[in-house]
Amino acid sequence: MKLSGAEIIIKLLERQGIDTIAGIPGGANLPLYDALGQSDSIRHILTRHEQGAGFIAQGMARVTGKPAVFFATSGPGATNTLTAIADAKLDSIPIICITGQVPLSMIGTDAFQEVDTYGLSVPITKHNFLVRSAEDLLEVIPAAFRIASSGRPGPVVVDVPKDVQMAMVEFDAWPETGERGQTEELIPAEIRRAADMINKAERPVLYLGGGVIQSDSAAEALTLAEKASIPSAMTLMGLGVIPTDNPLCLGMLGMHAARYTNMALEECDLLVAVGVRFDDRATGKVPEFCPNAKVIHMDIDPSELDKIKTSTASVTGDVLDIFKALIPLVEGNEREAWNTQVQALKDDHPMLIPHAEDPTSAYGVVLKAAELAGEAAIVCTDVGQHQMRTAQAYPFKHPRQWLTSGGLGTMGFGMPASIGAALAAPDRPVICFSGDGSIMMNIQDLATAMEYDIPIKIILTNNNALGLVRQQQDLFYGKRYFASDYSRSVDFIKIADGFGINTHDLGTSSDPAKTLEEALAEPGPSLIHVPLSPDDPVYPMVPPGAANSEMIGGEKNV
Ligand SMILES: Cc1ncc(C[n+]2csc(CCOP(=O)(O)OP(=O)(O)O)c2C)c(N)n1
Ligand SMILES: [Mg+2]
Repeated sequence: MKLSGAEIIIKLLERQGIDTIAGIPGGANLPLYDALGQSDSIRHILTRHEQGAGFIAQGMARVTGKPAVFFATSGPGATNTLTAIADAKLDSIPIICITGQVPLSMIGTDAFQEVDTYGLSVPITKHNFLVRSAEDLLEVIPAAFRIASSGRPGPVVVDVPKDVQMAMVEFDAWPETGERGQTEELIPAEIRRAADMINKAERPVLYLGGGVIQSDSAAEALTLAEKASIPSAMTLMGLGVIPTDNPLCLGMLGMHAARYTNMALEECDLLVAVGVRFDDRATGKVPEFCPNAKVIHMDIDPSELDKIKTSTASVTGDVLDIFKALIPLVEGNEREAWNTQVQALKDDHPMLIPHAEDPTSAYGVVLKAAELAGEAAIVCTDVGQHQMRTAQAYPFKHPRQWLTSGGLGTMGFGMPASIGAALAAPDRPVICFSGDGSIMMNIQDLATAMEYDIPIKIILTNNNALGLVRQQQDLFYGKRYFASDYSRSVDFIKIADGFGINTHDLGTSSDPAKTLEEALAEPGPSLIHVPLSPDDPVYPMVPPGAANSEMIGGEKNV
């Protein structure tokens, strides 16, 4: 066979089963685009910004659990991808970014659109490559897939100089595709010790994170919780692992958790932490997190163990393998006293949902949309109050149903991620809860949703403010609102209309519930505008740096 570097890349992507690539062409990746144009099996989604392409790839990867690919040209194309890549790194999402680069001989000369993509991406990728010969692509592309998906998943950058894309290579056979590698064998003594600690515990709590979702072991997590009657809290990234309506579900822990969730953690005698990294938004002040508990930490990435909180015992391995080995060793136990105690916390310190019945209110629109969209819906958010309210109130039922920027907290994530989700799961409803600040960060890709007729339903809660920032100023900066209110408002209906998106305004509708229903049911992309007051904090809230026990607001009868 004799093919160009660019043709080799595209053929290898086809062999990996890639069917959709988002991106933008430019001088340095035009050979790659020329080859992509010849592909019968890969469709290209032309975005309006490379960050949008990165979040579309993330949306696909988060829904399928498989690596997704996006393209950018050199220089500004590459720098525009960085936020989406850093976001994937912090949330352990397998995406592969293939960038064009100036020709090898021009690297280091400040050539037109030259930037050191390799250097810039080192700290925000799991691995990165600068490909120096077209033959190397036969190794590098499968390696990129193997690395992105093996162990703890993460983003990989492959930077390909233009002359490498154009060079012709003669070769005999295609390499094996890059697949998720085997994880290390579990150490039986670690499993036995963990099981023994769970069996002896009187007041255990499961603390479940994104790692449970990444390892596709939500069913096993539920089995463990139910077998040993262990109340279970989830991180922002772990939502969906335990169905909200399960009596053992404690919802999300941490900064915007229900009071009872943080209180149950306060009272537990054993914290079973699985696929989590003890993020400060979950733990609050670490020394005061679960102060009376022994800790078992289980994770695929040994560098997470004892990083933030010293564990009493730890288990390294794929969380799915761990659950499978652990469950038979854990004794069935009703734990009546502990569950009665937790139920009393739930009764005395419930999650209060103000105006739950009003579909034009901040929480009410989340609940109404959930009711209308049904269990199969995929829910994306941007970053802010609307994100936290959705995390608190949405009745999640399944893993991979909830797509949010957890670690980096990137405004602008939601809308393009929802495009990716809808591309990966065309038969499922996809809702994106966004804010008036966040949507502006990638608003250009409304054009992409329109062009490809992608039926995302954007519920835009508009408080004419950077609400979550304003809330901190309200509570911790003497109500000195600076740079968090927009002094004039934008007409989002007109903007979305200009992009060719269906629009609806719950603020002016005479029957908002019906309007929402129609918007969710109509074909194509829609924007549903929901005007809100800026003076509406998300409670409860743990002040930044404080212990979770010091949460404020959201108390019953106050
Ligand atoms: C790219 C980026 N810049 C700044 C921030 C800091 N930040 C966090 S929440 C927020 C406000 C978001 O406003 P909006 O999208 O309107 O959501 P709301 O809180 O009003 O619901 C800001 C500025 C961020 N998370 N991401
Ligand atoms: Mg806002």
